[in-house]
Amino acid sequence: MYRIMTKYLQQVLIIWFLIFSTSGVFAQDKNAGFRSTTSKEIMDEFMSMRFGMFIHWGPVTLRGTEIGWSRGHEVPVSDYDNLYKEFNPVLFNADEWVKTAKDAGMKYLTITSKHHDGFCLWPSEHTEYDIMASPFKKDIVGELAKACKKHDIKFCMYFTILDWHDANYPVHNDGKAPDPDADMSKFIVTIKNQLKEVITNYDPYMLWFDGQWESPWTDDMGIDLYNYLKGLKKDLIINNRLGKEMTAIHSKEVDYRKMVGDFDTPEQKVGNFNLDFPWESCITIGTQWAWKPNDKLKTLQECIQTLIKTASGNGNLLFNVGPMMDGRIEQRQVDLLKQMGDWLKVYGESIYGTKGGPYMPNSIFSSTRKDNKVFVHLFDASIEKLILPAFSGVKVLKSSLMNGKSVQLKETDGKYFIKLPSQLPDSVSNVLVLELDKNANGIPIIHAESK
Ligand code: H79
Repeated sequence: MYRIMTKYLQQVLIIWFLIFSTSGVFAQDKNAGFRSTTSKEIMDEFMSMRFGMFIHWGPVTLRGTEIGWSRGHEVPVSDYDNLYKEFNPVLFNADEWVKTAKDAGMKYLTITSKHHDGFCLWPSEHTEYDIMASPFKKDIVGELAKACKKHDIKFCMYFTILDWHDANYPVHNDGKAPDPDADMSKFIVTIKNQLKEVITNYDPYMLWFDGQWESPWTDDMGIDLYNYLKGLKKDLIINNRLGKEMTAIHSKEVDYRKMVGDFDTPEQKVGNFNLDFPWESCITIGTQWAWKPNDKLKTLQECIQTLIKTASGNGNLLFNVGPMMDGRIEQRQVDLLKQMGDWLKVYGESIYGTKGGPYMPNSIFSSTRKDNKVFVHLFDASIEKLILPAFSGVKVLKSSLMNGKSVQLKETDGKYFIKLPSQLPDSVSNVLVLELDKNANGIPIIHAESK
């Protein structure tokens, strides 16, 4: 009897242990799914920065085709895989890149340390396919990390899961079924070693994963890797591309409880308004992630209004440039970014550290808010009259354009009637400031018609 009881107790203990050890910190509530363990304070700091630089770079710039999908298409595999032997960007200057980001008003920088081709821009002890195998032989990632520190820019690293080079990763970008000779567990050991190496050597503020959508990778592997990385650096911020659930290029509604990571990553589009879950849109300055000769760039207005629309939805913008094969960022891109920075010098208060809303963005205006101010962003400089739904229980003490000129505002029947100058002062994008008698964060979301 005693033996049976002990056995029974043992079983209960084992079951109890299995339930609680596998659910770990993530499943306080079983239906809540994965839980990010990054503190709200850290995420608030990240989201307050609003604007960062994405850099896509690697040997593929020698061909000027896309880094993510030209191998085996525009560029034959045998050519693509030998490009690293010619990669010698002698004009690379980390300080200049970081200064370009700083002058643009960007607060953080994310470099493609390893893209899908598997080529590592830092000297890695865990692969031969890295910058030391190129004629350049300089630690690009290390130099950028150093320059970022020097210029007070947060240093972040992109690292894709899928890998066209490592034989242990089962999908080889050849359209064939997963390779039975590959070994996913060995591959995971390699990427864990590499990630430990970069966290130790470069201390990134944030890691930006990608390429997790292929079949060999699972959400459980993502959760395991998230835990592993947070074990190495508690405050590390990690994007949501460690798990399958993400907005990316889709328009579908995402289930935040299923996400693995700290923030969502809409790709090539402004994310949906969301005050609850952090997100960052990644968008290219031209049409390609990696450098493309004579690429069509966005206009200055498109660049700035993309940033405004992102902040108005309560998200960050990771704005991408692709430096050239010689190591420089194209001058016209540097100039465009500098003009964004010039606009931000005047209007930065309406972007950095703000929250989205209370007006939901539409095609004519959007809004951001901070303390007792609401910033109404006007997309068209020729707009003369603006009618906005009034905030209930809140008084507007002052209304003015951000260049200082006051603007007439009358409140009637729950609406603000605002008379603007016949030509707004800024040729790119204007900001109307409403100063309130209360903190603007308490105002509920308002769906305003675009008229
Ligand atoms: O690094 C840049 C691109 O090179 C990389 N992501 C950005 C940040 C990228 N690689 N591939 N793609 C983007 C295209 C991916 C398309 C996807 Fe899907 C849509 C992946 C998941 C949703 C295709 C369709 C694969 C699964 C469904």
